[in-house]
Amino acid sequence: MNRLSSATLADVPAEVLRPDYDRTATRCGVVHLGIGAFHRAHQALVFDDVLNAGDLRWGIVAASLRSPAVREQMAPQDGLYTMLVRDGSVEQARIIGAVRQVVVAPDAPQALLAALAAPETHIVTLTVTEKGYKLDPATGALMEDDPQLAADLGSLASPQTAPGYLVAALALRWRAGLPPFTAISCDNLPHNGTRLRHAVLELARRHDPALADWIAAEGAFPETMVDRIVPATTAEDVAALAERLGVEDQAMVKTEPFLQWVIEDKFCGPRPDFGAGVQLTAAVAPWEEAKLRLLNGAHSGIAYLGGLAGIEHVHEVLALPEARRFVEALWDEAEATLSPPPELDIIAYRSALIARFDNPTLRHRTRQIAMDGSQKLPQRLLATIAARLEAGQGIDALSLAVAAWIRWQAGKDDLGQAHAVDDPLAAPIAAALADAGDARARVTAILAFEAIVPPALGRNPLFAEALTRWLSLLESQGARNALTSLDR
Ligand code: CS2
Repeated sequence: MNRLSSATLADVPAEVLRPDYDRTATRCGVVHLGIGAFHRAHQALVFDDVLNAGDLRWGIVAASLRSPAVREQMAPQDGLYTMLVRDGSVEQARIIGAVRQVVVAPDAPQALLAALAAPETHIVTLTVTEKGYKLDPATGALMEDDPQLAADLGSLASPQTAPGYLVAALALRWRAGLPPFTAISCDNLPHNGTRLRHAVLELARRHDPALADWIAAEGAFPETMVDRIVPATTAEDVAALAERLGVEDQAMVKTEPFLQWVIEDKFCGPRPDFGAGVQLTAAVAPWEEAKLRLLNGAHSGIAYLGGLAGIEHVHEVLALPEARRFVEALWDEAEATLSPPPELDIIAYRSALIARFDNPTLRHRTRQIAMDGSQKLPQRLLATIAARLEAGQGIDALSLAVAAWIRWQAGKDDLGQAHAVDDPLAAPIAAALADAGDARARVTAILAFEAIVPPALGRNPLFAEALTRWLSLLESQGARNALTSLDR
């Protein structure tokens, strides 16, 4: 079967939406670092809307910082791919044309630097995951022992990390007398813009303090909150879409109808008129905190408890009444720690979240969400727990979620099925747990990881007590019984 491409676009059934602009006339005002499914279903769609509205400055050069897989998916398709929005029996397909070029950074570092340094580039977006910022989660300092960052601290001739690329490109712009670009972190981290700015300035300062001063004065790193559930595409998804399109699309993404992008209105250069899909605001933090503690906090709890119970997908976990009650209990606890923006109606938000998690056609795998727990838990669950303990409040549901994550590290679910623990700290965590004789010792070992657990929280006896109680129960009776006992 032919692949989707500019040449075969006309063969796609007319009911499928497609770019309503001349792709050859677009310029690339955006460079994106970390092109995965999330970018394709989120920021790229927003820029596609802008292009459809007639502002042709905002095509995207999208870079993969590691794997060449995405080039094999997208380059033969001229950057075209389908976004499939699934909800119940409705499945709407739209072909997105915003990605004009795909660069695999390790193969062509100079091509990526040239795109970042191009005069027409005004915005750089990033989805490099929590671990891509190379900042110690506990101290916020540059992770100097990280081999890739160490390489970038030595030389930026051929950068290895996202901050490295930004600094090298900003240096080129500075020397060429060009303004900097606006760098927009789109990862699920609190104060993501501030973190990115810090990583960039620290790295720049090591190379050239004057460059760092220029970036600090002229650059912009807005905070953002991004939200859209984008499960990994499966081979069955690709096959089913090929039936419908009549051409094969290996770069397709599947997602839900919901999309939210809140951006701090702090750009240092041109930006498009984003339209209705994007909220520009002065204060992103309250949005980000509510989303991380409610949506992502519940997601991680569902992933570990559901995963331990041997359940493959989020909506199947939510089909258990005890799991629904757990999610509501976790939200009751988390909600009390929030200062939500006035426009955010938490009751409506919570019920919309349940409906999103229930979407049976997304087939969002618990194991996808379970990855990188050491990088996710601090902002999703641990900060919430710290805030509640400080206020003298209970942490029953939140600590069950954390205990389930600890249990997940053993690499086996309640049915004895093995799973890989996909996490940058998997090896040291496994080593620490291997020496621990019982649940209490395992909790003590985990609480000593200062890169994950802030020291004051790690020393809190109430937290250690709650985790030990839940971990013992999870180990002896399994996740479903633990969920049920939360109920009583
Ligand atoms: C999920 C997120 O995989 C995960 O950790 O919790 O990717 C989640 O689907 C998005 O943040 C939703 O906006």
